[in-house]
Amino acid sequence: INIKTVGRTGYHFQPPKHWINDPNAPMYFNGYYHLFYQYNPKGSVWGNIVWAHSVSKDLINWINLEPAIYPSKQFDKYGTWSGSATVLPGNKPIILYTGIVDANKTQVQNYAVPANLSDPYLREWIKPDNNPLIVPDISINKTQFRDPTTAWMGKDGHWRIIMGSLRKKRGLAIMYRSKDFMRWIKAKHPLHSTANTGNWECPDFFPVSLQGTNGLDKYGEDSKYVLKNSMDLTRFEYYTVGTYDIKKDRYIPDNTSVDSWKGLRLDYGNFYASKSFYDPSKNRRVTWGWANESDIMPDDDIKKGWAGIQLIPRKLWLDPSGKQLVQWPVEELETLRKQKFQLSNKKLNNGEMVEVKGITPAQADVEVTFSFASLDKAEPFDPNWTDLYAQDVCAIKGSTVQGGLGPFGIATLASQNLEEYTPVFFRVFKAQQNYKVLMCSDATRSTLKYNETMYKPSFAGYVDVDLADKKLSLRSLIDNSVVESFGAGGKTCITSRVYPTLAIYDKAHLFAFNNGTEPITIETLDAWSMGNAKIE
Ligand code: DQQ
Repeated sequence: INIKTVGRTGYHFQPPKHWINDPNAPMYFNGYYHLFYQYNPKGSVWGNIVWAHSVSKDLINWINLEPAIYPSKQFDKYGTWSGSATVLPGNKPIILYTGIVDANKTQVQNYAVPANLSDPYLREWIKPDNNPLIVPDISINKTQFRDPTTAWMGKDGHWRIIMGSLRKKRGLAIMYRSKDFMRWIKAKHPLHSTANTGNWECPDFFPVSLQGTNGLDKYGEDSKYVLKNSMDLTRFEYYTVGTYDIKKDRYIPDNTSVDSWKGLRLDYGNFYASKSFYDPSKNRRVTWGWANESDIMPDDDIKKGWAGIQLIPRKLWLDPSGKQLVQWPVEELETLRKQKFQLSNKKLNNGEMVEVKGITPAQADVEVTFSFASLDKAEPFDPNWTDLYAQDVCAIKGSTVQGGLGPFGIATLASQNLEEYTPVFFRVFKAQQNYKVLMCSDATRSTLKYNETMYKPSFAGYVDVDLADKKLSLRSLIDNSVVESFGAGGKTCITSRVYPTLAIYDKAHLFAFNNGTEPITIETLDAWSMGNAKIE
């Protein structure tokens, strides 16, 4: 095994080497998508952060350019941290980002603009001398004051942005307003805040349409809103769905949304610092998340020479229930699909498996719909297994512990004799009033490497799905060291980073399985080999 190349992804974005984290300022401009991201040009651990820059016509194949923003001035000498782009009227992009100004990590907000608007790649960015635009006032915790969002315009014609912050243990989305994008005034109240949630990083605030899957760009009254925060304390992302009182400039989560780190997550696995943007070319909202390495043995990233990947951009929209978001890989990903395997109407009794053959299981896209004749065998649900403990339930009731209705699903990145595998599966429980569907992506058996000490979480979340048609669907994007899964059409998403030692390249296998007493039928299973994304 070549330690430098094993695990590198074929179609998930990675630069040739070194450390990456948060996606920054995603935007569509004159026919190109721009991806900026936090990058260490000197090594494979976090540090020396600059804004690396890549452009693409399709969100999948990329052209890497020179870093766009890097520490060079008084106002960002100690770091150029995360931020967002806004396309101003007249089709003029502007970036807001956090500058670190001293060794104590004092944070200010700066702007940068393209040097040459007629360069289709917008290669060069200028940081004018009237920076910084925003410095923390005395009421603000100046080392927890960062990650400005895309700006939106209110009815009064003034721009608004929010930034993540912390006061005592309360997470805050501090709001600023501006008439001209240059002079910013702090709003008296944050857009929203929640006690005991710790610092909010990379907030994202956007409208979602009440109907259909199109995205919205305008911040009006006749839509729902989503506030997403990356919580420093748990390293997960949480969101609520709510309303935006544009008169008071306050966001109010609906009573169906739990407003804390007990709430809904964009992804129940390794997915952080995500940022969305409105894509006018396809009328959709797209979000993008980063996955770090979970290979946490000391020095591993240094030996590999790389760390971190960007996940596949996801289209997102409001579920018809109005209670949650739905996410789905952007359709452009399908252009990388190659050889196909197909199976339908295949019954799996308790303990049975079927192998997916003739494709490359280490780098694949698989879509499967399972059905079952009855819900009677669903195991009883313990009311203590709240959303917060889904991961623990998955850890106890893994993919091999026999159940009633489930566990059934797929075993990804599996070695021939199942010494290694990462199962993604469902288990259905019967609660007092309803059924609870648990979805797991379990890394416990993913690798033989450092068996005892590695971080191998049993990521899990519940799927709020109507089982009336007695069907459950699953899509997984498998890419060497990542398994990115979408349950029930994208209602629950889970990403795992895994490091098989046997199940690599052409030694990897893919199976569908059932370990519950209720027989399961694979209605359809479509799996494709995935080609490599072109990264020039
Ligand atoms: N990463 C950036 C910060 C942000 C954090 C620094 C989130 O701006 O809060 O690299 O991962």
